[in-house]
Amino acid sequence: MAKHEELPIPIFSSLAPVYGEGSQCEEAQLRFDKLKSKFVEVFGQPPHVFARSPAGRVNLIGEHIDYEGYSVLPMAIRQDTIIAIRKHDSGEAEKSLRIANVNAKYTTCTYPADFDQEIDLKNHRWGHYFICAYKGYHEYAKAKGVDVGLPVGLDIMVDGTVPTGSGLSSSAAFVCSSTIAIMAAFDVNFPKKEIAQLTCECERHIGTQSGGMDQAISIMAKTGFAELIDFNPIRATDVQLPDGGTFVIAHSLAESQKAVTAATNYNNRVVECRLASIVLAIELGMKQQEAISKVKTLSDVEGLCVTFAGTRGSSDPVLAVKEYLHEEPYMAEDIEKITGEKLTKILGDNPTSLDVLNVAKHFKLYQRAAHVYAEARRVYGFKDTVSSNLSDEDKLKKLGDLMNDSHYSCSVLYECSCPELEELVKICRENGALGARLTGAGWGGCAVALVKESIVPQFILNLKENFYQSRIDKGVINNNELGLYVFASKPSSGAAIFKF
Ligand code: NG1
Ligand code: MG
Repeated sequence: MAKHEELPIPIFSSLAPVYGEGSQCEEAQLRFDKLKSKFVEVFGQPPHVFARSPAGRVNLIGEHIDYEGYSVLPMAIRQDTIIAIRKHDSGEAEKSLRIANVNAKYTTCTYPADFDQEIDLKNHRWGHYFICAYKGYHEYAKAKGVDVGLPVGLDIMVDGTVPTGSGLSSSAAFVCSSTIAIMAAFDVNFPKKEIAQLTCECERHIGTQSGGMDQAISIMAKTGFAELIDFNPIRATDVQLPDGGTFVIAHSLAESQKAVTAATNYNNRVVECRLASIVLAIELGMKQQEAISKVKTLSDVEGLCVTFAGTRGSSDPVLAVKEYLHEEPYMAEDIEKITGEKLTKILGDNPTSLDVLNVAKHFKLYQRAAHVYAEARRVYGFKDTVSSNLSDEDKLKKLGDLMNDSHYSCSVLYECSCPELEELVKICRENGALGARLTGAGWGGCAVALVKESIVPQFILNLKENFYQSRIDKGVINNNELGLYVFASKPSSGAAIFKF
């Protein structure tokens, strides 16, 4: 049997394979019907095909390590994005991409079908994410030798649910569903692992040096399983979570504006890790120029760390970090002395890295590397716990502990938490969560808590009382929207195409 990641995106002629037979399927049918009639209302013709992908994921453990080449362990959430699309005939006069949304908050965006300039990042529009996918698809198809033909118009209507800036990766999910919709419109399909890779590269058009976890889970998720995602090459392994536990996802109501804060937050950490890996490689004995040209990520130097630590009877690269990096933040000059090269030269291949250098005061190489290596091990600890012989009860307790350790590390070493997330995580633990942590990039967005299934309704009520009520009183959110911001989710399925 072909491996999961080698298969193309499934194409279905009914909703049941994705939504089951029950009330969930009936609800989905209503959404598809509404999407179709709205499409006809706006564009005057019905769509040809629909694409869906989970509207986000929750990363259970393994934060800020995907871009360092380490495996992560997310699951898809049940909310999804559906996109209806129609490809114009080549004879039709209209040659633009018209991107509409069933939610009136998002006004229709129009781009030329032969759009080939860089995306205008200074003027952010929601349609830019579709354009990322459009550009990414064309680049990839051309490279594969697929005939993409002359530019033709596309009509697109989007129906999605996850709040933006939530750390549930609404952006990547939207890029994935857009890519699949475009592929479906052009009647092209690729193996899932290739789509995961190409959609990851897509997001770079919007200025984030994304690691690839979100795209991989969006494409490869399976109902009932979390997935261990490995990179280089991308691979997904099913992880069946123990019975009796549920993941509750809760929004801190601090919106993480990743596109706007990239240079000081997300991309800054990517740069710090890159510099940490080069410095570590040199300290471990690699030649300066070799380290600069060959070492890109902390996983690239793990082998060297192991050799070193092995002589001391351990293979833990955290020990090498302790021995060879110092806790005081490094100044640019310090790193230039070690590497014998200007930072602008080392990082010159990437304009967003240069943006980071322009605003960074110093670089916390020790803390970032210590987080990445320890977090990478926690992911395997999580996976090993799940497949161990422990009772479900003991498994859940151990998973909770690992989640708590992960949060501490994100907060103290990686410094990607914020006061609202700290408050929320604390409240989760005080109300019986076995473990709770920030999920996704951080600096706002969501927390995920592991909760015994039997207490979930009470747990959510307690969060409402202790965290959300004061915010409802202040008008930050409405009482009737609460279900969007705090909910339990079982692992859901990945991307699919529907042709009815
Ligand atoms: P979110 O939470 O969507 O901003 C980001 C990255 C992931 C991963 C996490 C941190 C994108 C699209 N996603 O997720 O690849 O690095 O942060 O673990 O950039
Ligand atoms: Mg995102």
